[in-house]
Amino acid sequence: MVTLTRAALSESVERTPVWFMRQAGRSLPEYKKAREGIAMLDACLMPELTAEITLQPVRRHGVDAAIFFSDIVVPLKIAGMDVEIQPGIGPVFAQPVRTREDLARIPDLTADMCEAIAQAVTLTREGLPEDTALIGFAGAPFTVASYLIEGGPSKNHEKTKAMMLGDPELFSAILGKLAHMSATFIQAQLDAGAHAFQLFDSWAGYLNRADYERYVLPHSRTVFDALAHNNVPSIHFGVTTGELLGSMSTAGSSVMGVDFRVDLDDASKRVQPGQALQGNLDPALVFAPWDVIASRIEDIVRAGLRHGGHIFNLGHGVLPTSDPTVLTRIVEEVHTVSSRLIASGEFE
Ligand code: 1CP
Repeated sequence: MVTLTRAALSESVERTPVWFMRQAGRSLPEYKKAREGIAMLDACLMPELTAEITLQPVRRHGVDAAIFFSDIVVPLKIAGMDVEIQPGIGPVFAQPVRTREDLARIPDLTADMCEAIAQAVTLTREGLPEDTALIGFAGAPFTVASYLIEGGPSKNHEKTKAMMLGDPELFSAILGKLAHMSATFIQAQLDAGAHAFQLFDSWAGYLNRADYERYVLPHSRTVFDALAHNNVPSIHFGVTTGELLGSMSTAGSSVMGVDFRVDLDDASKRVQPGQALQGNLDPALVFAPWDVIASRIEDIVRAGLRHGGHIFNLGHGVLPTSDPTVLTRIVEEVHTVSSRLIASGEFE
């Protein structure tokens, strides 16, 4: 088993594994060059290019995992929905989904539609160093639904919430359909060789706990249940989810992602027994003086070792203007500090 997989299953490791959400993409000059003149969603369906972009941060930073280069709207795109990713904005749907008729227009996603995805995963595995994991992913039903219902990125998710509370039956039917799509999309990545997967519920933190548990959690649970037979580690992540961590941790993942607002020692008390943690350096700290970053790294590595299973990551995605050389230095520091602390025997 690769180091990241062992940490995700709370087994013993020689160092804390580290990767960064959004490590493939805008912070790297080699990414900008590879993507020149190619639309985002086209790049996700060109297997050689997808594999190259997925591998770029592994080569540059020496991270313990590659995150598959794709997007949460790719399953809808390959199923036939009219969606594009507009530069500087994000995913935009030609026709938002707001009625039962709209819902009926969402096509089913089948394994054979995921051929370009499977090819890209196979190519990525071929180029991956020995002890490096490939993490597949999909968007969680709620986060994907928010783009579908709003029609694009949204500040307050008002149409999504209005439907959730005003027509819970329709809302549930949409999330049920998306749960099936996310599971199919991840299954294709696992079948082609991904070692683990992450379910991104980035916008779950916009909900209060009661609404999250009633309207959203059951659909996320459906995704983890559908994939449980693969026996691979799974990670569940959302932003501003401090209040939801306890609820989200019951959805069925082996690892709970923690955003940068929550102390890892507090997160440790909120998740399920035996569940590993992932996180949680503030992405803005990448811009701070090095001694500040190094001291935060040690705090986080120590809290992770106190907890048991821990994967080091940022508390959300890499900011586009981050200096990539600082990210590389963070990876080295996590490895050095964690190896020293683990070898000291202090945390056994
Ligand atoms: O032209 C470009 O370069 C577009 C920028 C971009 C990139 C590089 C988008 C548009 N998506 C991606 C890739 C991507 N998206 C990855 C793989 C790369 C990696 O992580 O290294 C992943 C895992 C995602 C997942 C994703 N897409 C999420 C969940 C993760 C998160 O950051 O919370 C979300 C919310 C999206 C939607 C999306 N896609 C793109 C943008 C700019 C957005 C956010 C829009 C918004 O603010 O609502």
